[in-house]
Amino acid sequence: MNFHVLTLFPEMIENGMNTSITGRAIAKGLLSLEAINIRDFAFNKHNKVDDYPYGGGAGMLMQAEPVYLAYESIEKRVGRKPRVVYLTPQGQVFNQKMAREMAQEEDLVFLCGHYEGIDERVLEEIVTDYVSIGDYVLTGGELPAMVMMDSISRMVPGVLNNEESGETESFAGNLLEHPQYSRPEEWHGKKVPEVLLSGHHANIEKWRREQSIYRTAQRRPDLLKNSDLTNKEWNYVRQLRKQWKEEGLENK
Ligand code: 6GU
Repeated sequence: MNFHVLTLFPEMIENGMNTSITGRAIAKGLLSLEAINIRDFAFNKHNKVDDYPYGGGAGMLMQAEPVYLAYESIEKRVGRKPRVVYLTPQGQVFNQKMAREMAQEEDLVFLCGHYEGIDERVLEEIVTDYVSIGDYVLTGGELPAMVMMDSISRMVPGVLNNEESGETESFAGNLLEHPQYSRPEEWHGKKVPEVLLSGHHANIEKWRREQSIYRTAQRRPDLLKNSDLTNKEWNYVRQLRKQWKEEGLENK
């Protein structure tokens, strides 16, 4: 996977990505990363890349030409038109399915906007995907680009080791992770659930599955409709809901 990031803050991207698991994957050559400074493609004396919006209004816009020239420098090198993701709160909200799908690409370009945005005309010419990371406003596209690259990287073969890749399976079934415990056996008077100390692997798996379903039903019930529950497990969810409803009434 080759990541190309068009940005006014290349050091922010490099510092973020060369850390932890993505940093290890870059060092191993499983991923490559280039952060291209759009300012290097400014066509005026003062390296200016922004200007006032026609029609007036608050703030400045990134101009079309430097963004286009920076993009073209990538297109020329990769020898074809790569997928270009523009990070914007107006985009489709990013999810695990999109991460899995984008991980199949050879090259991915991320275009990070700043100020009040980018001249619409260059977006029309180069952008293939408009993506948001959630319904809140950020100051620029760099953090969203890093969020996307992090989750896409995890889907690239070899990036996670055997121990790390177990985590991937659980979200695939649209269920949240079960709780986890490490030493000591008792902390602040709280004991580790007995079953986890039993060494009985079938019982442990059964307990973890039940905990995953319980958590998902309680914290993210919206995920359950796309999960892979058996009829028996759906009955468990119905029983939990009934119980929570009754407890809710009792508390009133
Ligand atoms: Cl992708 N960009 C910006 N600027 N703000 C956001 C976002 C993206 N996703 C959520 N908020």
